[in-house]
Amino acid sequence: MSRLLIALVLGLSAAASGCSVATSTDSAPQTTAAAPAAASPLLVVHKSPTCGCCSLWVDHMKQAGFRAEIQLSDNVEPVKRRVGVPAGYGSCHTAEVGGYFVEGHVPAEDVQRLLKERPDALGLTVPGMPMGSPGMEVPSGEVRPYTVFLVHRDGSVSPFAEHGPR
Ligand SMILES: [Cu+2]
Repeated sequence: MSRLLIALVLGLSAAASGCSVATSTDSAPQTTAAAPAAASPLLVVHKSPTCGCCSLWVDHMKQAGFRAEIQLSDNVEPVKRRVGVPAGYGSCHTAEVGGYFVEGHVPAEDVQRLLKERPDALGLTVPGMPMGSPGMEVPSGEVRPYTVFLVHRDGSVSPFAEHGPR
């Protein structure tokens, strides 16, 4: 009888382990959903464990007031397909916020404008990894001109914002 009890206790204590998802330490408790602090948008970021520029972009977004939850994966391609990143418009990481996707090194100001204007669209993307975009800064401070694209529901794209020297 006592052996059965021990097995039961061991089984219960083992149930709390095995989480591979890293989350930020500043997440607010669920019970404070109505508090002003919880109004900052939650960004769910899919990235590989080894992507450094992805982490720098997350830092950029946090500094702009976003909360971030990181989903680590060695293969983020299925996420890009699920949210609708068009072929040839992909980058390193894929984030989800407010029902939209944010692909690559999109500046926080553009994500804030997206969430304010709420266009009928799938998301924003900065294809590739342009030098000087948030998370891709270089010591010289050089910024190569780049375009943030709005991705429409049919998969077509249109320019949303331009950055860098003209
Ligand atoms: Cu990158």
